[in-house]
Amino acid sequence: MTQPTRVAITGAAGQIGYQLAFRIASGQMLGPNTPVILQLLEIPPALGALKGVEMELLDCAFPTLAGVVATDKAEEAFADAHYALLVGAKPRGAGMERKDLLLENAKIFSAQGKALNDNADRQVRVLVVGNPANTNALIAYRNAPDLDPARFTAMTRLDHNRALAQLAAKTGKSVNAIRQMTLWGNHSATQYPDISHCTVDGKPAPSLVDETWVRDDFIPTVQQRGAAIIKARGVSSAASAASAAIDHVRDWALGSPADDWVSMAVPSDGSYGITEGIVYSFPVRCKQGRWEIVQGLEISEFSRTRMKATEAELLEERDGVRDLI
Ligand code: NAX
Repeated sequence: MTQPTRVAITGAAGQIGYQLAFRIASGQMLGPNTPVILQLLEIPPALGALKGVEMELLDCAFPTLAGVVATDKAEEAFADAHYALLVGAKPRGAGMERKDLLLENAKIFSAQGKALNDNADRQVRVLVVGNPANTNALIAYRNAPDLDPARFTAMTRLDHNRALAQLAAKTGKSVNAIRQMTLWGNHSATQYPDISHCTVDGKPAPSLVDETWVRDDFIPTVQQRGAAIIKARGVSSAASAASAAIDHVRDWALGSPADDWVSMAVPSDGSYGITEGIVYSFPVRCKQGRWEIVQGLEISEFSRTRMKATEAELLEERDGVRDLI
């Protein structure tokens, strides 16, 4: 019998957590032959709701669900975890400055980095979803000195998927026809969705759409999609965010398609001139459980300016949490 894989989810009673837990439990992340034990973390006021999530998970009778742990203790949630999806974060309250939000979350993610360091499996793979995701991932890995920083990533897959959807709609093709989309930088309004290397049905995407559309329509639409969803739904993206988290971890664990790449925010190794150490979204290929930044892409002046702008924002965020990294 295969040993179950331990998957920790923080903020598991929240909007995204409520989607994620069921999809993972049903085998959609690691496949139908991998039993999973879900280790769910919440803050004490949400433990009642978390109990309800646990009850519903059991009621699904998923063949791939080998157990559920529901707790408010990080050391329990991360014990021997093979995967940790860090979704729980402090939302921006009324009158709260972005700087305060950064600091409040920095405290959560430094504590969780330490708890992962002390309790998780040595090969744990961490995905940070809670915002500001890139900088939270930076804080987490800096507080986990015994773990390989390459085990810490942040989610820009939702932005990547949004970019695929926009390009598919514009060209009248299916998302399946598109290869080599890239999302550079921060999961924020400075992100840079880049179609320069994309093909659609094998044809270069830049030859199918005009530059004005890319600059004035495509890029801002993808950057502002989160705000547009909030405006339409009254609450932020949840199902699509959970779906992107599943895509991210599945591709990391099981491999990205051989003829394509995906976008993941990972600790920079200086590729493309991006400051080493910050958690920046790059095009990556995943194989045998490891990611690798795609090298050698030609970068235009237009792209360079946008890649630098989103890097500058991440450097500013890093400087705002200096004491915790
Ligand atoms: P919710 O407010 O619905 O859920 C968050 C949950 O986290 C709550 O149940 C809360 O009790 C819990 N929580 C708070 N602090 C915690 C802690 N220290 N330990 C454990 N649990 C804790 O938010 P939801 O809509 O699920 O969004 C979660 C996070 O994802 C937010 O930070 C949000 O901004 C971020 N997002 C990130 C995206 C990305 O692409 N990287 C996209 C979607 C989403 O906006």
